This record gives sequence, C-alpha cells and structure tokens, in this order.
Amino acid sequence: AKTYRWEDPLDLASRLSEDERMVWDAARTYAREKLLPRVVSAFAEERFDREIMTEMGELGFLGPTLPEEYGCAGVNHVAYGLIAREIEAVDSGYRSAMSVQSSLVMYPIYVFGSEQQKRRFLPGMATGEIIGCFGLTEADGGSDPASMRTVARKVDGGYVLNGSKMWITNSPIADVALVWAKLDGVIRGFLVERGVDGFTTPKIENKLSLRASVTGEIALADVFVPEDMMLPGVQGLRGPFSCLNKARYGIAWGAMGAAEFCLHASRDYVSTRQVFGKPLGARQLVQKKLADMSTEIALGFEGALALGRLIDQGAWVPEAISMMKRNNCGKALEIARVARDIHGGNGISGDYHVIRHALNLETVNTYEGAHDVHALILGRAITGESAF
Ligand code: TGC
Ligand code: FAD
Repeated sequence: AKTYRWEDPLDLASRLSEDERMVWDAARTYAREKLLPRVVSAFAEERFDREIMTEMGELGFLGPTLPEEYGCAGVNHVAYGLIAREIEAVDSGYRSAMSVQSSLVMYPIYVFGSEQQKRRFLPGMATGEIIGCFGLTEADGGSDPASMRTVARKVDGGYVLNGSKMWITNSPIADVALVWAKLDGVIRGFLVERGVDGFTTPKIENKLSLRASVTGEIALADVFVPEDMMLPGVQGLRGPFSCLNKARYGIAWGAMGAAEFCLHASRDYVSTRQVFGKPLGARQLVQKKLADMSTEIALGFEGALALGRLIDQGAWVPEAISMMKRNNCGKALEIARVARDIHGGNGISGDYHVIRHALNLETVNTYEGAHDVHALILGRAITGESAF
C-alpha cells in the first residue's frame, strides 16, 4: 500500500519525464551546494556574486528553453519551472537574476531579434559571460507601462534615447540593457550596450528585500543606438508583455520553491523545539499551520505544472499565467510569514532563512505585475469590464 509522503503529497514527481527529473536534480544540487552557502552573507552585505551567472550558464540554466543552435539547452517549460523552483528555494534574488537573463532578455532577442542580434548576444548570454537587464518600469506608476515617458528619436544611422527606468534587476552589472521606449508614440525595444555615451546605471541602495540581487536605475541622456540594435520583430506593449508571460510563469514555480523551503524549515524546527514541555510539532495550532502550508504548496505546484504543460503544448493564454503568478506569490508570502512566526525569535535571524524569504517575497508579490494588478487582469477577463 502507498503511504502518505508529506514532501510530495500529490506525487508530482511521478508525472515528470526522465529529462525533467534530471534537470530538476541538477538544479537542486547546484542550489544547495553552491548557492545556499553564500546567500546569508550576500543578503547581509547586499551583494550579488557575478560568477553566479557563469556557474548557471555552465549548467545550461540560462535561456534554457531556447534552442541549442544558440548555445542554449533546449529543454521544455516544465524543466525551466523546476530550475526556478530550486533556485528560489535558496533565494528569490538568485532566481531573479536567472529569470531576467532568460525570459526578459534572451527570449525577446530570440523571438523578436534579427539573426545578427541573436548570433551576437545569445551564445554569450547562455554562458553568462554577457549579462542582460530589462528596462520597462519607470518611477511613476510601474503598473501602467503604457504611460512610459522614455522616448526614441530617429536620427541618421540609428536612434537617440532619452528618459529613465527605475527598479531594474541587474542594471548596475549588465553588459546590455533591453530598453523599451516610445518611437513616434509606439513602444519599441532597443539593445543598449554598456560603454555608450549618456548611458548610466546607478545602483539602488538600502533595499530591505532581494538584497542578494542588485537593482538599479537606467538613465538615458541622448544615448545613440545604431539602427540594427532595435528589435525588428515587435511593436507595442505586446513586446514587453510577451517576455513577462515567460518570466511570470517561472515565478509561479519559484515562489512555491521558496514556500516549500519555509515548510521544510518549519517542520524541522517544530520537531525539536520544546515549549511547555512538549515539542511544538505536537501542538494542534502548529499542526494546522503546517497542514495549511503544505496544502497550498501542493496545489500551487499542481497549478504551475498544469500551466507548464499548456505552455509546452502552445495552448496557454496570458490570464492563466496571471492566475498562477498571483496565487503562488500571494500564498508563498503568507507561508513565509507563518514560517517566521513558527520560528519565534529565531525566525528573525538570518541563520534560519525564513525572514529572508518573507522579505524577498514582498518584492516577488509586487514585481512582474502586482498581486492586485493580476486580480484586475483576471477580473477583466471574467467580466469583460476593465477596472484598471
Ligand atoms: P492592454 O490594453 O491590456 O494591452 C496592450 C497590448 O498588449 C497586449 N498584451 C499582451 N500581449 C502578450 N501577453 C500579454 N500578457 C499581454 N497583455 C497585453 C494586448 O494584446 C495589446 O496588444 P495590441 O496589439 O492590441 O495593442 O494594456 P493595458 O495598458 O490596459 O495593460 C494593463 C495591464 C495592467 C494588463 C498591464 O499594464 C500590466 O500587466 N501591468 C503590470 C506591469 C508589469 O508587469 N511590469 C513588470 C515589469 S518587469 C519586472 O518586474 C521584472 S522583475 C524580474 C525579476 O527580477 O525577476
Ligand atoms: P505602482 O504601480 O505604483 O503600484 C502601487 C500599488 O498600487 C500596488 O499595490 C498596485 O497593486 C496598486 N495599483 C496599481 N494600479 C492599480 C489600479 N488600477 N487599481 C488598484 N490598485 C492599483 N521592472 C522592470 O522593468 N525590470 C526589472 O528588472 C524590474 N526588477 C525589479 C526588482 C525589484 C527589486 C523591484 C522592487 C521591482 C522591479 N521592477 C522591475 C519593477 C516592478 O515591476 C514594479 O515595481 C511593479 O510593476 C509595480 O510598479 P510600481 O512599483 O510603480 O507600483
């Protein structure tokens, strides 16, 4: 007879292919052996270790769904989700670095770029030698990117960009920025390479969330971009939103990876922690918390897997991605806060990791479409009325 396995109550692992399981194992081993040992000091010191990108590149984790022809691993979206799950089980900031590179820069170059742009950037980005960042958000109202003020002007041989972007993951260390700007009122994507006059990327200091990820601005003062560095294949908001679909999907897995870490840590903690003469794990209130956490995590992963299968079949719609991004981020944040509570005073120490996850998930719940913005996307799809 089968017994209940609390680590995988709905037996998700049995519905993965051999290849998917191999990628999952590789990601888990890397995350636990290489990322976990450095994350506590990285978060404390607000530091992102550049070599993480080349390490991930070596393992094929960057742009993993893109074809081998461009130096990528060519795995499916379920495998991509499993990578996000394991990396984010260590830290949402490390998963951010992976997501931005993979979904927000490599993917648009692959689908909307010229052959020359693909050859120039994708192989180096796949190895992590070239770091990319994605500049959509501006300081005023990131939820409404249509209102952006950054502009491009046509000049001889190219374009001149003016404006600024805010809250850009990896901008201070990026070699290339994909900047979205309005050209004659229409949003276009521009690949801006570091070193060009007028392009600066000041670091944002004093973040109390995602401290192991570097975040910055992008300032553009009369930046010249050659003609062949505009993405030829897309115009309008569909460009940036196509990238966001992929990244939001990965976050649906990743956030649950962080939540899963918090459940495991809580279970370990209550099994030995004695209060009022008994282990905490023998208390009804504590058991209910663990039951709730475990249920939401199992359901969250099921939803992420179902969505991944739809994406791999080409049968997905953006609203389904909004649903899983919103649900899994919101639930993961609640779970991390409960885990922090279960750990008592120890829960506020970096050594126990749970408060770091809770703090990180505050960002994850806001970026890539805030929790309530995804509710409005779903509400519009359900009622036909836009309530933005
Ligand atoms: P709306 O009228 O809905 O659409 C405008 C055009 O865009 C198309 N579109 C999509 N295309 C593909 N996928 C999607 N998900 C799409 N959603 C919309 C749409 O078809 C239309 O095309 P066309 O050709 O007809 O013009 O636009 P709206 O202005 O009403 O949008 C409202 C809203 C709320 C849906 C949208 O603005 C939104 O999603 N806001 C949230 C912004 C956001 O997610 N920003 C993320 C910034 S990047 C980031 O956070 C990276 S963090 C990464 C990390 O570190 O991990
Ligand atoms: P706002 O849009 O001002 O929203 C504030 C609040 O208002 C939210 O609660 C929101 O839900 C609510 N709200 C908004 N509109 C409505 C409405 N119509 N009705 C009701 N409520 C509403 N962006 C990038 O482009 N690239 C990146 O790499 C990137 N990385 C990031 C990294 C970090 C650490 C952070 C914090 C952000 C990052 N972002 C990035 C930006 C992120 O996408 C935005 O912060 C996010 O989209 C929200 O925009 P905002 O901060 O301007 O908040």
